[in-house]
Amino acid sequence: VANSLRQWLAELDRKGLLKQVNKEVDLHYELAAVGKKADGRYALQFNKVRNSSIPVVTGIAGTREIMAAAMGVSIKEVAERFAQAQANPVECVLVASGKSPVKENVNYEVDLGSLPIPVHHEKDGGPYITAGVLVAKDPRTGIRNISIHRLQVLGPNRLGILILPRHLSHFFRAAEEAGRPLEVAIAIGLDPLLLLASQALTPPGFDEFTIAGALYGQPLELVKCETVDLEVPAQAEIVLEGRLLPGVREIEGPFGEYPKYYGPASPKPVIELTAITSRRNPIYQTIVPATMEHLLLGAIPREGGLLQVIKNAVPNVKGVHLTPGGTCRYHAVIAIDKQNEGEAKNAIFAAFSSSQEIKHVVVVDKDVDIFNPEDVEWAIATRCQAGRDVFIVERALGNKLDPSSDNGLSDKMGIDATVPLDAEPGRFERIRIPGEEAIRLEDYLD
Ligand code: FMN
Repeated sequence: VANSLRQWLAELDRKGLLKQVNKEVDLHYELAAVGKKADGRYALQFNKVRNSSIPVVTGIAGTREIMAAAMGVSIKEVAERFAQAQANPVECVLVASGKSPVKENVNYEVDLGSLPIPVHHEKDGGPYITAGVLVAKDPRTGIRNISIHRLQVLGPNRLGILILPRHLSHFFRAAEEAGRPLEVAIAIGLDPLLLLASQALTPPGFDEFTIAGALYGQPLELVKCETVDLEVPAQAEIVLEGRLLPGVREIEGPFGEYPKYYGPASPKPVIELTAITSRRNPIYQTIVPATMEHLLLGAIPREGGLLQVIKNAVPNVKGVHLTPGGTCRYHAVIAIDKQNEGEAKNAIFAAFSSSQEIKHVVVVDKDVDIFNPEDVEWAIATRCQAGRDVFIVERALGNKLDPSSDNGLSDKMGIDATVPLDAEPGRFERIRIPGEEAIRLEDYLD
C-alpha cells in the first residue's frame, strides 16, 4: 500500500497517470489552470515553479477509478470499504524523530513565502494552502481530531482559516472560552488514503488518523511535533506548527469553493506559526478547489456514512452515489432491491439524516447504474410520476456554501424512481438484444 505521497506518486507513474510539467509556471492562476485542465485525467508534477525551487503536485487522485485503486477495490465497493475501515480503526504508532523524513529540516523561523503556495481562482483573497491536514486535540479530553481547512496566507507566519461548525470549532470555542490558544499542526504532502480518512463523518472523540491505518491495512506512523503537543504523519512532506489565537479575527476570503461559487470574505480565526519542518527536498501539494479530486475527497467518506445509515432503515440497499453534478455533496442516488412498497421513501429519509448537505435524493431499482447519469435520468423519466413519487420538505438545515440556501436553510426533495411492486408483469421490462453484451464491434468492421 502506498502510505506516503512519494510512494503514491511512484505508483501513479508506473500506471502512466503522473505527468511531469517542466515548462515554467506562475503560482498566480497558471498552475491552477493547468491542474484543472488535467483534472480527471492525470496527476501533474510541476518541476519549475516561478520564484520557487520546490516542486508542486496536484490531482493525485482525480477520478473515482484512481480512488478505488488506492483503496484496493472496485468503484462499486468504495463506499462499503470506507464504512468498513471506519468501523475497524487501526491505532497509530509513534516513531522517533530520527526515523521520520519530515524532520530532516527543522526551522523555528517560519516564512510562508518560501513555499510555492498558489492563488487558485480569480477572486481569491490571496494564496491558499488547500491540501493541509490540520491536527488538533480536544482541550477537554486530549483526543485528537484531523480535518482539512482552506488556509489563507495573511503574513510570513500567519494563516486565516475557515472553521465550519464541526469538531475543530468545538475545540477552538472551548480554548477561547478559557482564554487560551489552541495548538495545531498542518501536514502537507500526503497520500490519498490519509486525505480521505481526514474527511470521515465521525462522532466527537474519534481520531480519524486511525481510519487511515485501517485503509492501509497497517498502522499510520506518527511523529511528535517540535513546538506543540501534537503528533503528525511521519511521512508528510512539510509540517507547519502553530496556535489558533484566542479572540483574534482577521479578514479571510473570498475563496473559490467546491460548489463552484465563491465563499465570501469575512473576519475569521488566525493561526500564528511557530515552526516548519520538512523533508530535505520537499514536494508541495495543492488541491485545485472544485476539481474532481476535491469533490471525491468529500464524496467517498460521506458515501460510506450514507450507506451505513440507509442499511439500518432499508437493509436491501445496493449502492449509493453522491454525484459530481450535485457537487458530490447535494445529490444522492441510491439503488435498492425493493421488497416492500414505501422503502424508497424510507431510504430518502435516512439519506437526509446522514449529512446536512444532502438536498435532493433519487432512489432507483437495482438494475439502474447509479454511476451513469443517463441511466438515472432514464429511471426518473420512465418510472416516476411527480404527484405520487416526489416530495418536498421546506427549510431544513443545509449547507451555507449553497448560494440558493437561505444562509444554510434549505429545502429537501425526495424522488422515488422505483417501479411499483404491483406493476403489471412486462410493463417495465427493459428491452435487450440477446448477445449484445458479448459483441466486439471491431470484429464486424473492415
Ligand atoms: N471544512 C471547513 O470547515 N473549512 C474549510 O475551509 C474546509 N476546506 C476543505 C477543503 C478540502 C480540499 C476538503 C477536502 C475539505 C474541506 N473541508 C473544510 C471539510 C472538512 O475537512 C471535513 O468536513 C472534515 O471531515 C471535518 O472534520 P471534523 O468533522 O473532524 O471537524
